[in-house]
This record gives sequence, C-alpha cells and structure tokens, in this order.
Amino acid sequence: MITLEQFIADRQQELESATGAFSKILRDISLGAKLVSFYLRRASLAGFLGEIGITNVQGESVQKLDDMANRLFINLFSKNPHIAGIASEEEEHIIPTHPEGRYVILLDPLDGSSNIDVGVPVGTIFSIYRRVSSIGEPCTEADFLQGGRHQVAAGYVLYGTSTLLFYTTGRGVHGFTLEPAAGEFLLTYPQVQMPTKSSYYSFNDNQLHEWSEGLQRYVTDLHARNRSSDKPQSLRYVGSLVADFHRNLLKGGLFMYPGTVKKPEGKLRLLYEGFPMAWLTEQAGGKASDGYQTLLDVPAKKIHQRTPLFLGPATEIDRITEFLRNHVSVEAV
Ligand code: P6P
Repeated sequence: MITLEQFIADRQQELESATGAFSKILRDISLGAKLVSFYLRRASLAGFLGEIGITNVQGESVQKLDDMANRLFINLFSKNPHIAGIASEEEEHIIPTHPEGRYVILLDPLDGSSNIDVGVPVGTIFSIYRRVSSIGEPCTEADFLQGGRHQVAAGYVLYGTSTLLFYTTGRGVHGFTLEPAAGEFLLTYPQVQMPTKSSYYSFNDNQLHEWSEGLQRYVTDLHARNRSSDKPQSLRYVGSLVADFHRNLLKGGLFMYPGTVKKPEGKLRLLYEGFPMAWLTEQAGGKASDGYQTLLDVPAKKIHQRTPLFLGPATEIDRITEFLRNHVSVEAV
C-alpha cells in the first residue's frame, strides 16, 4: 500500500519545486480532509447541523459545517510558510498570508453543504497556483486570476461512503482512500481515465425551459438516443458537484450546469469549482467547456466569477457545442 505522502515524495523529482513546499501543501490538504471528515460524520450527534444565521458573499445561507470547514482549512493554510494567500468561496476577499510563500490556493471548503443534513455526500475542492507577484510582498488578486491553464495542482475530497482524495499535477489523475485505522490516505485509483462512453447524465432540469434552444434540442436528442439504445444513459443527480463529478469520472458521464436566459453566467464558480474540475476532466481524457469554449481558456476576471459548466466524455461535450452553435437538431447517428 502506498500512502499519499509516499506517492508525492516518490514523484517529488517530477514536480518542479524540489523544495518539498508543494508536498507540504498537499499534506495540509490531506490533514484538513481527515479533520473535516471526522466532524462531518459526527455532525448530527454533536449539534453541528443547521445554519449559523449569516449569508455569505454568494448570497447563500452559511451552514455550521461550511463555517467549520472554511475556518479549519484557513487555519491550516495560514500556518504553512509556502502559501502566500488563500481565496475561499466563503470569504469575500483574498486572504494574504506569508509574503515569502510561493503558492496561492483557492478553495471551496465544503461544496454541496445543503445536502449535509440529509446525509448526501459533500466535498472540498482546491486549486493551486504558483504566485506571479513579487516574493516578499503580500500576494495580490492577480495571483489568483492567472487562468485555469496555470494551475499547478487541483483536486477534491469526497466525503462519501469513504473519504477519497483525488488530485492532478498535470501528470494524470490519482485517487486515494482514507484508511481510518491508519489515519492515512492510501493509493487506490492510480492514473484514472474517464470512460469514453457516457453512462450517466447529471443536470437539474428545473430550469430547462430557460436554457438556450440549442441546449434544449441537445436534451431532446439525448432522450431520443436513449429510446433507441440498448444501453440508455441514466439520470444521476445528487446536487453535490463533487459527488456527481466523481461518479461520472469513474463510470463515464456528463455533468452540466448551464446558464439560463436570466443568469447566462450560470451558478457554479469558475476559479474554485470550474477550473479544478475541468483540469481533472482533461487529465482523465474527457472534455470541459462553458458550452462554447474550452473551460480552461475562459478568462478569469473576478475571484467569485460564475460560469456555465459542462464536464464529460468528448462525444457529449462536442455534441453540446454543435447544438449550441447550430441551434439545430443533429440527426441521431
Ligand atoms: P442546484 C451545491 O450547492 C452546488 O454549488 C454544487 O455542488 C451542485 O452541483 C449545485 O450547486 C447544485 O445546484 O441548483 O441543482 O441545487
């Protein structure tokens, strides 16, 4: 069995930074994941469920566990001298930490938290960049707005039937399972590849009528293909991006959260949801877009910028783009 620490150490020579800074950041993420996992599993016993009575910068009611996870990770990262700053879904502004740090980290500390009270899996998403501002000075927003292709690491933790940590540094996607008896993440999913055939589709169709004509035609086409298929794709949607994404990564499936006429930018956040999930998707052989362009090429302008999000096998992503561009129904092949 290979632990996460051993796996990172063995590949240290592959990572650009041989100072071990990078592995210390991933180790903090791993420690934070173990602690969040512990608190989540006891939440209903320890009175951790429910809201804390404030609304965050997203306009969402903050759950007690959102606040716990956010504070826990910020505390951990603030003590790491290699991290120059943090951006979090729960924080309106960036948090400069160590001026000598060479990396910045973006975080969705607890994604899908509306599901916690009903025992549905939730997750943590992270995205890491090497800073571009001067070392020795406080980090700046520019460090966080470099764009998806400048990430040096990205990944997620899934707090599900087991606690899983998946990440990429640009050399494939690797998955680890927390062994509680040892308190270690052990390598269980080396070099993950998303199946090219889509078995699932994950989207909330409550606003289907507000989607573009082209996207509505894609959905009609998808149902038509299902009717004539001996292996129709199944709808799976739990409302936690990390859980929906993780299933589709392993089994092959489309996740989409489009924009609508009223909210063309969609709901999900580009920097700490879209970019990390898009890089993981590409590293696993899939495609990621905003419906029109490769997601990693979408310009990053604001920390909490939203984006339409399409993640999945190339066949489905290309089909969606075709429908969106042509607004016409493509003959089912
Ligand atoms: P809806 C959770 O609130 C979240 O940010 C993602 O984890 C999830 O994919 C999406 O929103 C679900 O949104 O509108 O379908 O409830």
